[in-house]
Parts: sequence; structure tokens; C-alpha cells
Amino acid sequence: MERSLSMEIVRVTEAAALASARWMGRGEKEEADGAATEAMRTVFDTIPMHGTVVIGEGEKDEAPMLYIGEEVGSGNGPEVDIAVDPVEGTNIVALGTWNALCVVGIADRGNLLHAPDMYMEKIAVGPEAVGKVSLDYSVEENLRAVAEAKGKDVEDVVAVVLNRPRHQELINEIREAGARIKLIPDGDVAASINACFDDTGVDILMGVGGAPEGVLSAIGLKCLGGEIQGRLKPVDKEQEQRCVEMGVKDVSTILYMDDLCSGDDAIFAATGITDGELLKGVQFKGDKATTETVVMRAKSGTVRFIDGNHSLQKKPNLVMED
Ligand code: VTB
Repeated sequence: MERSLSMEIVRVTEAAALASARWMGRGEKEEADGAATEAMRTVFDTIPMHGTVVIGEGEKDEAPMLYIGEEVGSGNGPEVDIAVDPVEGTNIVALGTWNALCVVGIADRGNLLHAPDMYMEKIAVGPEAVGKVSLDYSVEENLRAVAEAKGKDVEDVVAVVLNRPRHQELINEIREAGARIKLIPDGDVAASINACFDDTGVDILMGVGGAPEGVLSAIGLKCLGGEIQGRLKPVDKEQEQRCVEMGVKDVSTILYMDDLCSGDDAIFAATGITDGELLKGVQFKGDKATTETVVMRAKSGTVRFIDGNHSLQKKPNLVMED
């Protein structure tokens, strides 16, 4: 994979963040998502690559753009698989709260799990706790392992959990173990990435979220040297069949990093739409706008934070063709 793709995909996530951030707090999540998707789609085609969307906005017949199987890029260049989430946290943008991201991950062709839209049980940690946690361990064992790996007491550990009724038992167990909890309304990709950065105050993500978001998180964590494990949670026979089709015959199998994102290279970029612990959201003033993006590459391990200052007068469509 070309290393220059890193900078190219920053342009993609920036454009999508700028477009969707206009919808912040307006209560219209579909519009926020539509604006980001359209901007993302437009910028993708200026990039020299032959990309296929494997994690996208939906199946071919249900999404007009960035659907699974859609080809993106100029057509010249490396053959890559693309995972996108134009707005990770559409409700977050609609409400103007924390941690909405535009996310793109790229890997060499065939290296990403083609996870359909179903649930996945997840556990994600930063580099210090890699290999120390498991979806097969109890909640308490995992929290103790993270505490030990990070040189903290369990009482100091912060576990992020999606605020959903399905997590009541998990929440009780975390509380019983003595750890602290951050309940989030959406955005478990941000939470997984945040677990790799001490300043965010996040130590571990636990619970059930979307499987596509699990693959996106794996791309980011691969670049950061962290770890996510996933277990698919099909809810009916049809979803069970989907698991078999993507090569997961036994759904109780734990999917490790290499099952979610294989190979030694991958690129991940995320731009903040709304403010978060790691990235500031988009700010507008007149015809200027600012963005903050993290972009990283697994092969080199380089992590870059990029501040973008954008002239909306010169780039009214958020993209320049040349
Ligand atoms: C999570 C969350 C995402 O989907 O993966 C969630 O992190 C899972 O679905 O931001 P439910 O809302 O049904 O719990 C999102 O909310 C985005 O779709």
C-alpha cells in the first residue's frame, strides 16, 4: 500500500466532517449522515487507488453511496479494501454531544473482515494491556488485568460502555469489581481508540456494539498497537447464515485482531465532528473552518495529529479536483 494514501484519506475524513458538522445539534441525523457520505464519496474519487468498500453505508440496494461492494478511487493505483463510517455517531451530531467522528480505514485487498450490520461483543484495550484480556474471562478478571498492566488499582480503571439496557448486567459487574464507568450514548469506535491514549482517561471498552464499527476499531488499534477482540452476536437465522458466509462457522469464536484486520499494513484516519477526549470537533467562523484529524499507519507505527485550516470560500464544495 502506498504511504501517501495516509495524507489522501485525511482529505476524505476532513471533507466529511466539515459537511456533517453543519448539522450539529439540529436533530436531523439522516441529513448529517447524508452530507458526510456525499462529501466522502466526492473526495474518494480524486485519490489514486482502486478501492472497494467492504464496510460501508449498507447493502447495494439500501444505500445510494458508499454501499458494500462499491468501487471508489481514481481506478489507478493499489488495490485496497475500504471501511468507512462517514458519521460514527449520527445521534451524537444530531444532539451536538461528544465524540462523533468521520472514519476511514484502508487495508490491502482481502485483509478486512466483511462484517455485515449486526451486533458484536467487544473488548478493546491499549498497548499495555494487549494479550492480557479476553472475551472468555470474567468482567472482573479483565478489569484486574487492565489495572495490573497499567500499574493502577481497579478502582482507578475507567471502562467505557454503551448506555443500553442490554448492558445492565455488565454495568453491575463492573460496579461490583470496583472500577469506574463512562456510559456513552454512541461512538464505540472513538472509545476503542481513546483506550490507547492515557490523556483520554479511557482504559477499556466493553460491551456489545456494531460489528462494522468493530472492524473499523480494529484497523485503528492495529496502527496504535492496541487490541480489540470481537464475538459476533447474530439475532436470527439470517444473520447466522451471514456469519457462515463470511467464514465464521461457529459464532462463539473469538475474532482476534488478525481475524478482523489481517496483514502487516493498514491506514486509519478519523476527523472529529463534535468535540471528544482525543479530537476537537469542527469549528466554523465565517468562511473559515478548522478540523482535527488523527491519521496513522500500521506498518510504520506513525501516528499524526493534523490541524486543518480550511477556506470555505476557495473550497465551497469541500474538495479541489487538482
Ligand atoms: C454502537 C455505537 C455506534 O451503533 O456500535 C451502536 O458505537 C450499536 O448499535 O456509534 P445500537 O445503537 O443498536 O446499540 C452506533 O450507535 C452507530 O450506529
